[in-house]
Formats: sequence, C-alpha cells, structure tokens
Amino acid sequence: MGVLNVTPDSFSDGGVYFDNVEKVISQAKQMATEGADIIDIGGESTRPGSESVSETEELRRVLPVIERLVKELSVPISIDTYKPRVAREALKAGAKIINDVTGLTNPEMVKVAAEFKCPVVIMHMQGQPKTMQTNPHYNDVIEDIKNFFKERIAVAQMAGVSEIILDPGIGFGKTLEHNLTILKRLSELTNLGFPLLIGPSRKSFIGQLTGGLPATERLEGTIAAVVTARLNGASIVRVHDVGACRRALQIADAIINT
Ligand code: HH2
Repeated sequence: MGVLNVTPDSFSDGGVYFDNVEKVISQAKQMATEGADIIDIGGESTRPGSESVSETEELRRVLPVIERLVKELSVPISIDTYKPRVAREALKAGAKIINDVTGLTNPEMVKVAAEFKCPVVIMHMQGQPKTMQTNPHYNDVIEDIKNFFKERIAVAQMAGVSEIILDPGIGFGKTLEHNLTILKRLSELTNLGFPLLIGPSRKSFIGQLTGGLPATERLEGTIAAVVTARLNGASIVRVHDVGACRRALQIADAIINT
C-alpha cells in the first residue's frame, strides 16, 4: 500500500503533494509502476499533536485526486479518513477501501462500509492524535489490541461488513517499546483470521532507534520493520517508499516460501 498524503502537514510528505493534483497523479503512477497494489489517499494528518480539519476541507483536498486516479490508474484507491462523510464521497468517486485510523468506532462509518460493501481497515489507536503520545499505557499491548479488534470485528460483522483488515496502529498511542512489541509479537494477531496491515513507514520509533535520524533518512529502518512484519504475518504494508520496500519483500517472500 503506497502512502500519498494530500496535506500541508503530514510528518513525512506534508506539503509535497498539497494543492498539486498533477504531482499527486504522477507520484501515484510511479508507485503503481514500482509495485503498489493499493494507493492510500489521506487529506488530514493524524500524526501525534496534529489538529483535525473540517470535512469540507478534507473533501476539497482528496476528491479531485480520487476522481483523476480512478480514471487513470487500475490500482485500487483506499481513503484514509475517520470521517463517514469523507469516506462516503470518496467511495462514490471510485475509492474501493476505507482506511479508518479510529477503527470504525463511529457508528456512521460502519453504516457507510455496510452500504458500499467495501473492505475496511480497522486500525487500533489509543486516545486521539492531539494527545495520544502523552503516556500511553497498556496491561499487555498485544492482548489489549486483540480485545479491541474482537469487539470491532463483532460490530462490523453484525452490520454486514465482511471484508476486514486489521492494523495494530504503529505510533498511535504507543511508546517505542509498544511499537517494538507489536512488530515482534505480530503473529499473535494472525489467529483472529483476518489479514494484517502494518504502517511503520518513516515513523518516529525508527528515528528514536537511529540516533534521531529525520523522516527523510528512515528508509533502512522502514525496510527492517516491514520485513520483520512480513515474516511475522503481515499481509499488507503501508509505505512511502514503494519500490525499495517491494524489492525487500520479494526477498522476504522468497525466504518464507522456501
Ligand atoms: N499511519 C498514518 C496514517 N494512516 N493508516 C493505517 N491503517 N496505518 C497506519 O499506520 C497509518 C495510517 C500516519 O502516517 P502518515 O500518513 O505518513 O502521516 P500523517 O498522519 O502525518 O499524514
């Protein structure tokens, strides 16, 4: 899954594609050429400390991009939003997947997913982006996330949503230790019976482990995290650097399949 944020303030690609539809389209095409199977379009940053934007502004950012991409690319588009109206309009415009960092906790979002019969990414987040990194706490990070997933799966299935992808939410209300534990024990989430998605790309835990490297210099760390996640059962990885991660995964998959 290639990440494309149409925002002024995303932590890694903020401002690069903002208000520049041509640049977004060309980057999306590049990601497709490099082997992306899904392109994830986001119109609001959810990085730690971020402020939310209005529905109107988020739609203004993402709709023109989605309308163009569905015409010019065969790769399916996911909409990275927790706002039901944004998801609905994006799906109407041709997006195929909802990527909800709030894990369908808004009942309206469950209704949208059921209405469009589309796949959904249920991501785990503790708290809200503005404050989630202030002292996150778990009894057992994997067990707590698993319990959250079980509850959300039940709600989604009850509403008729069947295509579910689970994401433990690297960096969303998680300390360095929590992120590492998630990557190390990811296989414990596979027995829920749904594909796992993981999004470590360029995130701050990689900077923390490499002497404070900035987001632009976290590719090797991203690859290490993505390969570990794959070996531990991830089906989808959400990354900014599609070509490099794809090549790394070819090797990981060859090893897995030997
Ligand atoms: N991470 C981000 C945003 N959306 N969705 C899923 N399913 N999993 C993730 O780990 C995830 C996500 C944050 O990263 P990014 O989009 O690069 O930055 P920002 O939120 O600043 O736009």
